[in-house]
Amino acid sequence: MQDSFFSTIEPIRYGGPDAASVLAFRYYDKDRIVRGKRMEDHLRMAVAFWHSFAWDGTDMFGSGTFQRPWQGAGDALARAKLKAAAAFDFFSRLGAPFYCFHDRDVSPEGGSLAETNKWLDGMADVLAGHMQRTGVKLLWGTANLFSHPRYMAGAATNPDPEVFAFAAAQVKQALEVTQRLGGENYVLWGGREGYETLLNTDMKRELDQLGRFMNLVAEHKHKIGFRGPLLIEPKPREPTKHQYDYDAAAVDAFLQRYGLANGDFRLNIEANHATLAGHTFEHEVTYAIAAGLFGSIDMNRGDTLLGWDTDQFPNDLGELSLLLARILQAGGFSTGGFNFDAKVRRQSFDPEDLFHAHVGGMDILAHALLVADRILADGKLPALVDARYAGWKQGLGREILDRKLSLAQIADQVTSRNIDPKPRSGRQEMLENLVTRYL
Ligand code: XUL
Ligand code: CO
Repeated sequence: MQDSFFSTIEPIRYGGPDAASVLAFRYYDKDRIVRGKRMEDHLRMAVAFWHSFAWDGTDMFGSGTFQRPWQGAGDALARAKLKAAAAFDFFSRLGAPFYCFHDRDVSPEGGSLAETNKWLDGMADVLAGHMQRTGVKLLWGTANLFSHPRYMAGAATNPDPEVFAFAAAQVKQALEVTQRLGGENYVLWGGREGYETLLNTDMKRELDQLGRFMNLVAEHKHKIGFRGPLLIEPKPREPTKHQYDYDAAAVDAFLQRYGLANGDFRLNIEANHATLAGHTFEHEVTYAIAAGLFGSIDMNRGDTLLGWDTDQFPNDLGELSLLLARILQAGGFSTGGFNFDAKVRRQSFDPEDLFHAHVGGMDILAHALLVADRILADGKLPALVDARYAGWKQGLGREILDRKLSLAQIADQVTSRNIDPKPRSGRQEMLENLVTRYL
């Protein structure tokens, strides 16, 4: 085995906005204190194993284009070990504090579940060794319940209870391995939990199955003492036509219906999933915060002209600055972070492109953090929103919210006090101008 697949890449350093090298951070200065906290601790950025180390560039129109020398030689387990070594070499040269994985990204499927689990246990030891050596931590683990043909009609929502059972066994193992590796969260994305056609689908039954599945996972989390939250990742469609975890609001309702709204579950919001659901990314994060369900973020972006989950690296400073301001206002991440669930384009086949992509992604988030700090330090934007709702803090508004008035009493007040509300401008353009000035 060669020493490094990335030997031509020096560890990425902070070089300031005018850095000469294209592979330097211009804004991400991990120890810089922003609002009393190190940048690294604010952003908690993670590399995703699957897009960057497992995917070879295959898409539905063509085969793999990527040079991924770690996928080449030996049997499946030898390749898994080589891939892990390459990934940790990448994480540490990049300076990413966290990574994330699916069980099948890091360890192959064996001839039986027992063999598969034994291999995953062995690979967990390999990962633990790399984590100890490099200091890179696990933001979250998850189980791949969508690639194998057994899951073509869903995992928990499958018409066949044996598939449900297989998925349950797989999640049990993935959750335990995540715990063993000190993972700070466990993610459940409903890979194929949805339907292709209602002609063959009993929706009520499938939702009940999914509710049962999530209850079982929560029970096991408590049984083994896994401390992190379970994060459900909403997505409206793709690969299925409709997925039950459509968006943050749909998952919120699901958690309430199935007795799961008790703090065990939060949301992992993904930018491109938000736009597939017809929302902005900011909307989904804002909803999650408002519902007390904000957990973590899968950072990427879609393409307005391509209607699918393109999972591109983020690059919109304006959007991300407002997002960071919202997250900071809500107190920041606790166990969550920014995971780059993002992939390089098929023409970016060179391993070096993985660095360009992640350096850019980390830098745009750091830059956005600095802009968000300016937004909050100046305070005009939050103050304007606050002022807009001032009427609810005392007098009539307060009494309504405090349940002091019935509908009839409110109506009486309108007539007796001659209430005649005057329109007030929403000042949208003024606010848009204000935001531009912080960039
Ligand atoms: C798929 C997706 C997944 C989840 C983890 O769109 O985002 O990679 O993040 O299963
Ligand atoms: Co994701």
